[in-house]
Amino acid sequence: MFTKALVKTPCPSMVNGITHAGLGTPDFELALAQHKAYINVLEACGLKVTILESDNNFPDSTFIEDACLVTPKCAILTRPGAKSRREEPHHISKIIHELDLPVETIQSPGTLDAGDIMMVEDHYYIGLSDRTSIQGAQQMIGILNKYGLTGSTIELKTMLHLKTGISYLENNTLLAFGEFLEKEELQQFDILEVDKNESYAANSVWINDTVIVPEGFPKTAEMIIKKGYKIIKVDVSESRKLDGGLSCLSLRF
Ligand code: CIR
Repeated sequence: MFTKALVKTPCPSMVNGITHAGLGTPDFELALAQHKAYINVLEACGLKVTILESDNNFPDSTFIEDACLVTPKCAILTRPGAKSRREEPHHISKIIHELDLPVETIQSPGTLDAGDIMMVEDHYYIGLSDRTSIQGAQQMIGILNKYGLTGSTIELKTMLHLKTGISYLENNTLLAFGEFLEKEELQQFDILEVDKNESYAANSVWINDTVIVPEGFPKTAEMIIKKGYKIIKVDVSESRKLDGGLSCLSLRF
C-alpha cells in the first residue's frame, strides 16, 4: 500500500518541454487544471499529497518521477539523461531528504531517469534507454542491493522509458504494449496486452487496489475492469503532448 505522493506543479515554460509526440504545444492553463484533477485522484486513492512549487527553469520538471526513485528502504536521486533535465533532482533534494529515508544519488557519468524503473515488490526492473545508461543502471542496482533490494535491466528499442510501455498492476499482472510483449524476462507475468491504437494507456498506475487509467482509451479501461480492478480515469492530454505518462506526474511511496 502507498500512503504518500509528491507532485510538482507544471510551469509556464512547459510549452518548451522535450517532445516527439507531434501532438502540438500543451495548453498551460489546461495542464494546470488537469494537474489539480490528478492530485484529487491520488487523494481519492488514499494518498497524502505534497505539492511542490513549479520551477520555470525546468520545462519538464512536472514529470517528477524521473528525478527520484523512492523505495521503502531508501530514496535515490537520479541523474536524468536529457541535459535540460539534469539539475531537476537537485531541486527536489530538500524534500527528499525530509522523507526520513537514507538518500543516495546516481553519479556522473551514469545517467538514469526513474521513469525507466518498474517496481515489482522488492525487485526493480530498469530499462536501458536513450536516457538511462548501463552505468546508471549498474549504480542503481548496487544501491538497491545495499538496502536488501534487487534490480535487473531490460533493453529498450523504441520507447522513451520502460514505463512508457509497461505498468505493474500487482497480483503478478502486467499491462504491456509493443516490444515488451515478447520480452523473455517478463513472461512470468500475467500480461494484459494493450491494443495498438491505445498504446499511451500502457502507462497506467496501480494505487492501493485502484488503477488510474488515462482518459480516452476505452479498450484498455474495459480490459482492466474485466480483470477485477476498480479504475479511475483522468485526463492528462497536455502531459501526453510532452511524451509524459500518468506515472511520471508523481512519486508514490
Ligand atoms: C521528457 O522527454 O523527458 C519529458 N518531456 C517527458 C518525460 C516523461 N517521463 C516519463 O515517462 N517517466
